[in-house]
Amino acid sequence: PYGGGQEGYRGPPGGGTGPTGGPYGGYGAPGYGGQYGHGPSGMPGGYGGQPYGGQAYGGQAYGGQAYGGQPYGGPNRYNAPAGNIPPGVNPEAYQWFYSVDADQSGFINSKELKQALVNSNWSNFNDETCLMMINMFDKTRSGRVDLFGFSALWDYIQQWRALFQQYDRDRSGSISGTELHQVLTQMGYKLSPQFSEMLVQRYGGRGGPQGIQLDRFIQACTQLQSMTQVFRERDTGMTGNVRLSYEDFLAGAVTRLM
Ligand SMILES: [Ca+2]
Repeated sequence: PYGGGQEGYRGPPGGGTGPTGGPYGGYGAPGYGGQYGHGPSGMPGGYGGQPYGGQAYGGQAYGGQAYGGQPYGGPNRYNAPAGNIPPGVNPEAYQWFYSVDADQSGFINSKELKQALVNSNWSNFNDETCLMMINMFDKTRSGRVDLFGFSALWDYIQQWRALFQQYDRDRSGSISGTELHQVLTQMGYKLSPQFSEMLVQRYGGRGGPQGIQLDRFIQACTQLQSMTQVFRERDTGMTGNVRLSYEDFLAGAVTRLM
């Protein structure tokens, strides 16, 4: 089921300096944001970064509509304190932070993030995806992110959004099973078209048979990356097959999905 287990190594798309990947792929995907979060342990740098050689994505498709991962309205620049933006913080994220931080606590929680993010059909992001992303970039396991965590989270969303728009070939505003298969193949995964169809069915939700919205796209791809990492850590020979105990299997699932 892992596809390509017997077909030998195929490098990640766009080259890069990532480690050799065996049958898995997925190296070109947006990364976990360096030191942030408690994502895959021991994941070396170079997994994420600029996918596909830093090429520009679809540009201003969708007529410049700032949908999909963009907060409503515009950043309230009057909320942002005057002064220098801290090093390492995305200036755009800096402006947004003070708009998204509705209660002005200095942190953004899952609920605030949900209110700020919309899909292409103007639905808010689902709870699971918001919680997942907060947890990824929450260094202190407090259920919220500070400005630095938000900046990294912001970049993460923008990378997925660019990928989403690039592979929404028919400009339907959602990713179909066929489109998802193209994304995953480009990311280096060797998975069948049927697997992508299954993912769309599983994650479809509101999108239904038409496809998945950006929130589910991020959720599906991130969990796929995460579970692939669980497998890869155990597949030391990069054969595409592992032997693992029942409890080891559960431990891998629990640590990644909860
Ligand atoms: Ca589409």
